[in-house]
Amino acid sequence: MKITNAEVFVCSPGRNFVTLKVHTDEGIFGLGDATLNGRELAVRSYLEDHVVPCLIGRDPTQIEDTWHYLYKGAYWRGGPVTMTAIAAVDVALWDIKGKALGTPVYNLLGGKSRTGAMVYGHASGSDIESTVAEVGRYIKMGYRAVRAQCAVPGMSGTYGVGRGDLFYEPAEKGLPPEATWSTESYLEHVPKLFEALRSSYGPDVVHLLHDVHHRLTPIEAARLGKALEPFRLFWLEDPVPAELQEGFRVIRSHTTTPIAVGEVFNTIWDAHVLIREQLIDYIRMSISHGGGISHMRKVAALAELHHVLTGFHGATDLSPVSLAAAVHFDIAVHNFGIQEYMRHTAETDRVFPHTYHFEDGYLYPGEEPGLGVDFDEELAAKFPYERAYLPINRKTDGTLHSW
Ligand code: CS2
Ligand code: MG
Repeated sequence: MKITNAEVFVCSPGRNFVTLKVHTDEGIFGLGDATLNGRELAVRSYLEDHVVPCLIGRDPTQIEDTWHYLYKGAYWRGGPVTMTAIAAVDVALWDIKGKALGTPVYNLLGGKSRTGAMVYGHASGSDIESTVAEVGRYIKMGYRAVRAQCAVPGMSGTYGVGRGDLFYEPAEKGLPPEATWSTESYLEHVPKLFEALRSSYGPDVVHLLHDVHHRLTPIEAARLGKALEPFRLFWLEDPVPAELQEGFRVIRSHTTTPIAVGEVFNTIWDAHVLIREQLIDYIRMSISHGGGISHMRKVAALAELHHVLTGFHGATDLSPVSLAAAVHFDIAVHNFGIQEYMRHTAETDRVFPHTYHFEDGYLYPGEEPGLGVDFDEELAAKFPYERAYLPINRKTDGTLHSW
């Protein structure tokens, strides 16, 4: 088999997505997600201008070799644009292999270790009362795990707090909006939210999660982790910016609240100290930003040796192609922990028809050969790209803070 062409599509059915379609001389095609929130066009150019010409004529079944060809062959290694582009090619090749062999991708990864992948949904509200009620809605829908985010009094536009019904979109159309941040108010408020949640729903009913979005220092994160211990979180996510992996030692030595990190990581080198020193409990890297299925298998294998479980990023800016790849991986890999699941809009689901489905708190991949996801090019063309960015975040004195 030979790769004959590869096309890149940018569309915006509810939000922006970049999709790679790799064609072969046997008529089989594969899909990959190349979406990088707020930097979509950079990945399109990377693929169209520098990767696609090198793919034509290659054997699509040689996935591992192609991965190294793109990673090592470029000389310039890593970074979100490069690794998202490599991931899109890699995932498309796994899709092609599954279709060529007539088997779902999870089967190529060792087969099922479980029947369904437990997911967590996103509940948020403008105050504690409405957030508690929203968590209740997710419990009624069958979710076994819910992330809870609540607006903090005195802070404008708390990131992670959704505006729509059961739908949360992190990016905003146009240029980046600005929000304010006060660590003092946040640290005061969050334990009250989880106290209210546990007193409403009891200690066992549901797993509770919370995302800090990299906004604390290690000692502040340690304090928050300790304050949350009585409420038994499933995890506390992205407590601090993670470029300094050793920074997590401070958090780890103070609290037993489980820690998750990694949605902005691109390679195993961003996480190896965290994993080897057992400074985290869940690795949040995603297939689409972490170099694809081939590279994430290595991350998961290293994690397995060190008692770290997977907990893949699954926000709405990862397309259904990414989610499908994640669910196949989740079903197969032994040290799976949990899968993030933010529902896509109805337009997105129409552009990307798929076989994965949600039932009773779990996602199931379906039994179609390959990933079980398609791309409706004609419909996608009706939703052109719209500029959109993640918000900028400033402390109350105006200092630019982590997003
Ligand atoms: C969030 C995301 O899902 C999460 O955990 O942190 O909203 C994230 O900020 C976006 O996916 C960034 O593109
Ligand atoms: Mg997050």
